[in-house]
Amino acid sequence: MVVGPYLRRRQARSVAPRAEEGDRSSAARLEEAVGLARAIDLDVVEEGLALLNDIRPATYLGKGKVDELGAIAKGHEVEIVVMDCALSPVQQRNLEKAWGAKVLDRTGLILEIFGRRARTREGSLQVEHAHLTYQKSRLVRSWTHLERQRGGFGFLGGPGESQLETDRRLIEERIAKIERELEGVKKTRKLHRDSRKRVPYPIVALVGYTNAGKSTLFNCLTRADVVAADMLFATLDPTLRAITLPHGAKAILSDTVGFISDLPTMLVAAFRATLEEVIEADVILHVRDATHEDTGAQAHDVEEVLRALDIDPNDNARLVEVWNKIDRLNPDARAQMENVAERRGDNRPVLVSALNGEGLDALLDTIAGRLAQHRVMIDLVLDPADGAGVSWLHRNSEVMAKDMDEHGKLAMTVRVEPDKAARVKAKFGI
Ligand SMILES: Nc1nc2c(ncn2[C@@H]2O[C@H](COP(=O)(O)OP(=O)(O)O)[C@@H](O)[C@H]2O)c(=O)[nH]1
Ligand SMILES: [Mg+2]
Repeated sequence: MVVGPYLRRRQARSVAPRAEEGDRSSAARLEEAVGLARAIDLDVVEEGLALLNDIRPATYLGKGKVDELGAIAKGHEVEIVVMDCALSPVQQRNLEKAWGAKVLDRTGLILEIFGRRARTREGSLQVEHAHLTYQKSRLVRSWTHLERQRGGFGFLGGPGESQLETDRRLIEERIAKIERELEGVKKTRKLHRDSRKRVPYPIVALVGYTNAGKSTLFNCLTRADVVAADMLFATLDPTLRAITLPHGAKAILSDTVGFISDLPTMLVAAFRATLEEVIEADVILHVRDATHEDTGAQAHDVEEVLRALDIDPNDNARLVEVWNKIDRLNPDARAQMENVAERRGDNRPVLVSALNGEGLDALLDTIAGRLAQHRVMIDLVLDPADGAGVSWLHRNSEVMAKDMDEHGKLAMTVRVEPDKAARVKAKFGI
């Protein structure tokens, strides 16, 4: 069985069943599913909730709904239908046949997102591991009496029992191999982190729920810098980009996979592995849709995940809450929110609109402030003819001030990471 990305940029229709229990409304759940579909570049042409009385073993949905959606799918020439639920292989196949479109269930969709976002070797391995575990569970589940009744026409295009056994064994072998590799990768992880630290810029990571506005904020903050963006990062990965902060310091902004409600258990490890940058980040921006009815519950979930990554959500030096979408508030609601924000003191969130750019200057100032907390200021006097020295400082430090003094010398004030201070001092003999 080939495991890998199996989607291309296509049209999709997203369908969510009525949400089961929990504190999230069906509409919010549908919105999340649409956000997830967009995260893999699907162009969502239709979305809707399918109300269910009971789940049909063969097609999940009832006949009327299957026909109705089939007509819509044909009308829009839809290529992919996302079902925000767990489908059995039989249900998936029957729906694909009925609709003439590929059907992706929730786990499949999330796996696709993680597959695209995994940046590290460990991340890719974890995603592949999750994918194989998913496949394996489907092989087991497809071998039901239902399959047999249908003449053994199974998930793999008609395998007999021995074929299923072979596939199962192959998958198990591959899983075992990945587990061994993962052990090795984990051991060298620390080494990687150490070399990563040599990237000359601090890392600022965006975290938050799906649809909170991370990607919009990411684009907004990096747009002005597209040309200036460090080419290495610009080409390496579309979710890592350099930004310039006030005073000219550079940082790398990292967009992440959003937090997902009811993450299937088998995906938890893969999800964590896609969050490597967050663990390493110097500053973490927790982006919240401040206008969302579930904003409190969402923030709570995000904090839980951060804790699971050994990040203290109350570490104000490192974490900044960004309350997004304030453009949607009326003046009263906004004033009230500003009040609440003000009262949080040190832990004050920054209110922004990633859509219209409001508050972004304040956000950049806050980021620069957090990054500067542990940095050292150094005053230097240079010969104005020392062009190489001046450009070295521009490359290796933040130049806070540069003036000609009364003796015709160049007085510079620079700010550096503590571990670089000695190097700067040695180089300029102070
Ligand atoms: N009104 C408003 N909508 C926003 C804002 N930021 C993002 N959005 C919308 O929220 C949706 C999700 O945004 P996205 O950046 O994809 O969220 P992500 O899942 O966190 O990356 C999109 O439809 C955005 O246009 C904002 O500041 N105001
Ligand atoms: Mg996004």
